[in-house]
Amino acid sequence: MSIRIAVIGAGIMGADHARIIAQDLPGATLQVICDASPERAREIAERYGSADVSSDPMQTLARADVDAIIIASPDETHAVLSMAAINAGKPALCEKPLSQSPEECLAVIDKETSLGRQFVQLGFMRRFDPAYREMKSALQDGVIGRAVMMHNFHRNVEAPANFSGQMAISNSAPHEFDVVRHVLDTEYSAISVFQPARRSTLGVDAPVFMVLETRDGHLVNIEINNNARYGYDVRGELVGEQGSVQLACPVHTRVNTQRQAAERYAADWRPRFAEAYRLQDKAFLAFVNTGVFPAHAANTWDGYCAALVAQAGIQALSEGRRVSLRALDTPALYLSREGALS
Ligand code: ISE
Repeated sequence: MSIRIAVIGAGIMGADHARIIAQDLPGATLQVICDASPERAREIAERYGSADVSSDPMQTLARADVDAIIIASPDETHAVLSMAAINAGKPALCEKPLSQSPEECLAVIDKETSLGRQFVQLGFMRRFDPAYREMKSALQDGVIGRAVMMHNFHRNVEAPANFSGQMAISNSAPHEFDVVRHVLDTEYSAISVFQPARRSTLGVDAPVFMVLETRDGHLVNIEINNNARYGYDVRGELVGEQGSVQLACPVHTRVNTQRQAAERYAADWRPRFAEAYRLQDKAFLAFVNTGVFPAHAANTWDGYCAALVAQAGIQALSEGRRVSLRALDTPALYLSREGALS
């Protein structure tokens, strides 16, 4: 039987998940597009062939003809809608962040823990990106020896007008916070955050440069530049004692003309991580069908860990100091990947 999926939120990401369901996810049906704007819901529903539309997320969650949910609504609604999905007994793929409030993340974790089951897969899609997967495998296979450092930068063409340095930490950097923690299989012990004293002549917020330490002695740096202008550019290099692994950008052509070679940068994260989103959504469908939480996927506990690091990073930036992160014990439900829907 086809899994009937409701997408809540018809913005950039909701539309992209609707596209994936409609075009790239055999065994899934786009059942409902739910958005506060009926016009927007109708537009996306007609573009991708959804069976129905709605403007009421709680009513959508409860529908008997909806088996699973993709939450792509505004960030501040993610935790409450994840909680509602759990209460409705329906699995949900929730776009990052679960919440920027660690306390809200804990409420969702407490709910899953009380039921002894995982319902929410979190949308840290880079875990499914083939390049990050190969990087993690190379480390696990001993190809580069023990990991020592990881360098990361994450550049957007330009940030929305309301984006601040703090939002670079709370909105953009959680991708690196999560995927680096996943690749290194470690936890962070401290974060320091800097911005160049040289202020922008373009009237935009300066880049943010973070240095993170891990409980295993790794050093990690992350640059977030949300006004890079030239393209959407995400790079990473994992440095080991006997080598390194660099992410390769999924470029399909290099144009040679007039004695120069040109490769095109993506305009934003959707084309750059298209395969990651497809594999993530495919893993979610398998989760719904089998009840077994996907081995590589992020869960609500990972969402809590990312929120804690982001909160500490904002504190480090505003106070101009290194902020320590306390050691956390991962709850049993999130250690195994068997905590599943039965
Ligand atoms: C955005 O919210 C995302 O999640 C993208 O993946 C990230 O690259 C971008 O910087 C964020 O603003």
